[in-house]
Parts: sequence; structure tokens; C-alpha cells
Amino acid sequence: MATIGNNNINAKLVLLGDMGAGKSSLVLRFVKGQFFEFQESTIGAAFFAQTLALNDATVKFEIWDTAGQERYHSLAPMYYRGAAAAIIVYDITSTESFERAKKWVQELQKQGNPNMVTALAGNKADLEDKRRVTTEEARTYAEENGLFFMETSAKTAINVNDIFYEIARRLPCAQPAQNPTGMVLTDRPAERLQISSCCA
Ligand SMILES: Nc1nc2c(ncn2[C@@H]2O[C@H](COP(=O)(O)OP(=O)(O)OP(=O)(O)O)[C@@H](O)[C@H]2O)c(=O)[nH]1
Ligand SMILES: [Mg+2]
Repeated sequence: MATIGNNNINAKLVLLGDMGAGKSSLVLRFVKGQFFEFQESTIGAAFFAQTLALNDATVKFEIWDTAGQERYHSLAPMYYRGAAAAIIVYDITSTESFERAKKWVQELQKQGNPNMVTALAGNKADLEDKRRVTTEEARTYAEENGLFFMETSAKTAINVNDIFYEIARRLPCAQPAQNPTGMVLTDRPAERLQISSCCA
């Protein structure tokens, strides 16, 4: 749930998706600006935090990066329960991972918080020549299911900050400002993102 105090929003965010889709890589790119060609498969789940600083408010994401291997599936509710936001990740080169993403969407629709801000991320967008899931197919699916959709690449960093920014913008307490003057990612001041102040 997104909680607020002194114009600070704490938002629990969970990443779900098939093994190898790139969940950990997206988080590492967002939190540390790093990418590894041989990223180890997650065991159980991993926790990260990243704060987006606003002019008069901050969004602190408490990020749970879950393990995609099927044997960890039963742990997932611990991480998505009470979450303000979810990113469901698939790999654009794998139709199987897209089908798995749809299963996560169904599970969240049944079990999750109905106000959860949910994003669908088609990751590995740099691998265009190996693409198996068209942008159009995923966009249509996202629209039909009330998700917002972006294709991302943890490798090239395309749309990675953007997807977290868009989530922050859509959190119930982060309304668009009349005259947004910018938001700075704390670690990377060069990357200015615009976001409003919180409703507190
Ligand atoms: N080319 C490319 N490779 C990527 C991208 N994102 C992740 N990878 C690679 O894909 C593999 C799997 O990435 P992970 O981030 O471990 O995937 P995951 O979803 O966390 O997997 P689990 O922890 O097993 O659930 C790694 O070898 C990454 O280097 C991307 O955007 N482009
Ligand atoms: Mg992982």
C-alpha cells in the first residue's frame, strides 16, 4: 500500500514474471545503474529500495524482486499482498513468458489489491531480431486488462526509469502537478523526471 507522511510516499512494489524475463536486471538497472549479461537466477526474493525525490515530496519504492522459478510460486502472495504497485515482466523473445505474464495478471486480479497500479513490461526490447511477441499484441492485451504497458531493456536502459516514474505518477497520492518543475532521481541528478507533489 502507498503510505504518506510529511509529503513522503512509501510504496511497496513487486516484480512478477517468468524466470529469465529480466526482473532482477530491471531492478538493478533502476537502483544501481548496472547490467550483467549473466545475472543469477533469484532464489526466493530480493529486496531493494530506491527513492525518487520530488520538489516537495518523495516516493520511496520498497521493491520486492520475486523469483520466477515455478517452485517459488507459492511465496508470491507474501510479496504482492499489500503492494501498491506491480510490474509484470515478460521477455519479448519468448511467447511462453508472455503467457506466464497473463497468468500473473489473472492471479493479481483475483488475489491482489484492486487499486494496485499494475504495469506490463515487455523486456529485452534490444533483441528486436529475436522478437516473438509483437508490440501490438501486448499493447492490446494491456489495454483490455487495465494495465499500462512499456517495452523496456535492462541492457540498454530504455524505458527503465520511465516505467518506475509512470508508476510513481499513477500512485493514488501522486497527482499531476499544475506546474511540474521536475523530479530528480537521487543517484542520478542528470535524469530529471517530472512528477507532482503528493496529496498529503
Ligand atoms: N539482451 C538482454 N538481456 C537481458 C535483459 N534483461 C535481462 N537480460 C538477461 O536475461 C537473463 C535473465 O535475467 P534476470 O534479470 O536474471 O531474470 P529474472 O526475471 O530475474 O529471472 P529469475 O530470477 O530466475 O526469475 C540474464 O542473463 C540477463 O543478462 C535485456 O533487457 N536485454
Ligand atoms: Mg531474478
